[in-house]
Amino acid sequence: MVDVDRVLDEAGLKNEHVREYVAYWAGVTTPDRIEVVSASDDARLLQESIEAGELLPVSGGRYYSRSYYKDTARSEERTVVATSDPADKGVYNNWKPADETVETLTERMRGQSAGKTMYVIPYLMSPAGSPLEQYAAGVELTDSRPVVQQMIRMARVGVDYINNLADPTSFVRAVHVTGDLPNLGQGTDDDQRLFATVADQRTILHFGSSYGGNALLGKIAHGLRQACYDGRASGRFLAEQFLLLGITDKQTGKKWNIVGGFPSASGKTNLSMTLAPDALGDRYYVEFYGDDIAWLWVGDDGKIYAFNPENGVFGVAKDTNEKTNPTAMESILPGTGAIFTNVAYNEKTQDVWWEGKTKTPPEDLDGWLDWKGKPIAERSPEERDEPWAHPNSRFTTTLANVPNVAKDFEDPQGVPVDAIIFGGRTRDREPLIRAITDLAEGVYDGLTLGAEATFAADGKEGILRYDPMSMRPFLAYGEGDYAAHWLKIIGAATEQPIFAHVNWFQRDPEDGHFLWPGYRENLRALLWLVQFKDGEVTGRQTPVGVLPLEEELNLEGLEMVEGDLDKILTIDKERWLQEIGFREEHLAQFERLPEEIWEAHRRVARALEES
Ligand code: OXD
Ligand code: MN
Repeated sequence: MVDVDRVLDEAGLKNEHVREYVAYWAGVTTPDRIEVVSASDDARLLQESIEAGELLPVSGGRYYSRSYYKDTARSEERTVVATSDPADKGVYNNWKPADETVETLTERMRGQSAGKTMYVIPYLMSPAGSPLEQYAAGVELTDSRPVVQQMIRMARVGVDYINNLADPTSFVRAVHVTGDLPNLGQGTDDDQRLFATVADQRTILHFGSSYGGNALLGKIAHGLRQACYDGRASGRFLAEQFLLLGITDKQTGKKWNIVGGFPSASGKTNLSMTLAPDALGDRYYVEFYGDDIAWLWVGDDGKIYAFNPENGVFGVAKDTNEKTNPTAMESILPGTGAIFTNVAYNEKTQDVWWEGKTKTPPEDLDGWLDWKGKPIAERSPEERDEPWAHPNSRFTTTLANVPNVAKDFEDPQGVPVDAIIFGGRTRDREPLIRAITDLAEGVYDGLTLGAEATFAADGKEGILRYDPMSMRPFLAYGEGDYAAHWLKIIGAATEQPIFAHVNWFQRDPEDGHFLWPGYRENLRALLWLVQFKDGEVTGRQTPVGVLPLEEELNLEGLEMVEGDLDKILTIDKERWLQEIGFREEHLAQFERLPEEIWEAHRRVARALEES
């Protein structure tokens, strides 16, 4: 038995409630050793991992990790939210009763860390000193050293974050046990994995993975799911899967901050780290705050404020390159301490590669291993077309490594929010941008956000896979109550942010080319939005919001195909009426959906019919 008290004393961990919690779970999972970690332990832990073969060196002081081949992504089917109130059940949150969930997980975890070290990671999911700090502290227990290194990059880590809590009980208990990965029946009827946020106990119990979103409990389980629950239980804030960026007009000194929700594969990370297009670079400066999570609340001055609770970026590597995301590329250069997971690795040159990093893979195959560790040069003809990197391979780097990170990214007061945008990947119907000035219509737009699914085989072309506010996998309670909480929080602001829906992905129906160039050019649409909010342009009212007039968009230095702009600034009435029908079915699933949202839906539907 480990002498838990001695270990915690030596680490200076004084919070009695944390000590009890560590001792309790050590009794369940029975590790051989316990170690309390701080960010300052990073270099030593990396060295230990290299020596143990858990990490491989990447040139320039960077690192490579490979996860078990059946453990490469978040598992939404195995993820649940548990509480003791059945009214918390929603359409998407996989609600379960708290007691039986805790019991099941305790039994699965019993004895499972034997022979291993249990790392105690005290962390904070907010800049220190923020008004929401009481919801941000947590202690992750994990039996995986690479999880510690990832957490050190993704959160603020150290005992001071939990020793001096105003309420010493106000930390999230986050237990991660890897389990015997080759024997968990992943994807079968006997799948042993279970990832639970026991939200009303502020306890997270994840068993059966050591990969990213399943194992870095500060990020998704705490930063989104638990915080989603806490935001409503306290009545104080919203926790959303949103990017956060700032745009400064260098001529006038004016600055706007924008948060935005995008379903996966809709370009959220790229937009969050965007730079101004070259032609506008002299005038506008874009700053990065966060690529994945924002917490929003009403400040004392009546404005909506936001911060990014994370300390790092856990970004999808695929298709990240100098064109799509130059700032991300710079944030993982030699000297950044970045960790790459499940990309291709060259054991001779210590280089990494993923699909889309360069147009074609390295020509010289010498030393290259695919994400499973198999030499590329030894691939059989059938294997030749398989990707080198896993499609969900990742890079992990700290916010401070992003070259355009905002000067005030660690300001605990956050930044005032001027606009809330939603954007999916939609090949038709959704214009480039439509501004929404009404709160209920904005929330309605967020609830009906989605990305295109391929239901073509069922004759259901054009149906979206709805992903309300891009929170579908992270909602902690029912969607109707969630909508009401949104109306309450944003409605309490005396200075309302503007809403907008954006779409960078419309295609020409004839030849399929993208009608808008995307990437850095997207800033042009956002500039129109903030000008519209400030009353500098008027746009054109349509049934689904205000669209820019062609001449209002700053297109300086941009070549577009004749006629394309026209198409992305038009409303396709027939397709929209069809969409209204789909939305009706989607919203009808939600219990207690506020009447304001139904009214917004009917208003938009009527305006379309009358247009
Ligand atoms: C996610 C992530 O899975 O951000 O959404 O990693
Ligand atoms: Mn995410």
